[in-house]
Amino acid sequence: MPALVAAEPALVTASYGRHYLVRPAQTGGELIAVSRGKRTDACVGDVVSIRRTGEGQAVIESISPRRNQILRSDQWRSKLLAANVDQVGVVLAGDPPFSEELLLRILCAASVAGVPVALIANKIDLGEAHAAIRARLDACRALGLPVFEIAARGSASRVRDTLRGWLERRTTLLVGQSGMGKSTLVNTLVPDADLRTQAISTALATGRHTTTFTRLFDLPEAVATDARLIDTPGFQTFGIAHLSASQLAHAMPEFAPLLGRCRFNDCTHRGEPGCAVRAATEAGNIDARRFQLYGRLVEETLSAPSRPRP
Ligand SMILES: Nc1nc2c(ncn2[C@@H]2O[C@H](COP(=O)(O)OP(=O)(O)O)[C@@H](O)[C@H]2O)c(=O)[nH]1
Ligand SMILES: [Mg+2]
Ligand SMILES: [Zn+2]
Repeated sequence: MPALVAAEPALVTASYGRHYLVRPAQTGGELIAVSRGKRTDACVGDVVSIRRTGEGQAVIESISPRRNQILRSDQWRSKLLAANVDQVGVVLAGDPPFSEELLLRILCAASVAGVPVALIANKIDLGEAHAAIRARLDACRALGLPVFEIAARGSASRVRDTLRGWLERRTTLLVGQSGMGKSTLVNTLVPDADLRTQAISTALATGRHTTTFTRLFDLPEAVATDARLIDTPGFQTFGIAHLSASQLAHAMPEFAPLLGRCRFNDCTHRGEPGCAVRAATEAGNIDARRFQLYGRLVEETLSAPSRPRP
């Protein structure tokens, strides 16, 4: 490597396998970068140190410490979605019906990462389907989650007006189950997203036009000031093998006043006798659906043979 080339700070703006796009802080623009040696774990939102290796090309030499990272994992491996984000937006809808379990998984992962979440309930124009999820959205609101209601395929200016204040001056990680309308929303917020996506596809040689990579967009001033949006590929599962049972319990805000009140201090709040959380659920003070889903997630995390810890 040409040691004469100075190291520069840059922001990772796209990732596909071990290929990245990075934006040098000093010059702007985008370079294609590969990570050197074993440092293959950079992700979108990372601040990295790069060295230019040729026209439009660079290597990533090191990754700056992250203030947070969002990842999903199964028992074999974990996958970084993004780092250094201010908030997560979960796009969901009534048609097809969103998976509340998937939502809870995302909420838990974000909570453990210390990143606030808002829900973006899309397709409100589908009146009946939207009415069917209203009670579940209210349950989320009752826990303090902001819920925005939009029709991404409807009026762009209305969508922008609804989300502007929440997006401004922040980096938002947008996630969603396939079919919820995330791509439609991204296109509403970033008018040239498709064009840019095609350019990235070519640059990273992914050979596809679908969003199989994660990508950071700067939102146009007209949409929101000083705002960035990280778009992720849609997914159907969200593994949380990296979370412990105790982390899951702490990720449930409605459990908080009860923790420490169970008979056993290592209570996992499933079937143990004298469980204050279960008692509160039976008394109708905790949403039974969330309690049941929590139990399922704890089960899964306790039965994972080994947990990849980042
Ligand atoms: N009725 C309605 N359909 C929508 C809306 N937003 C997206 N869709 C449709 O939902 C389907 C999935 O949208 P897409 O953006 O590809 O979802 P993604 O898989 O989450 O990226 C498409 O047929 C969209 O046209 C909306 O606000 N209202
Ligand atoms: Mg999509
Ligand atoms: Zn308990």
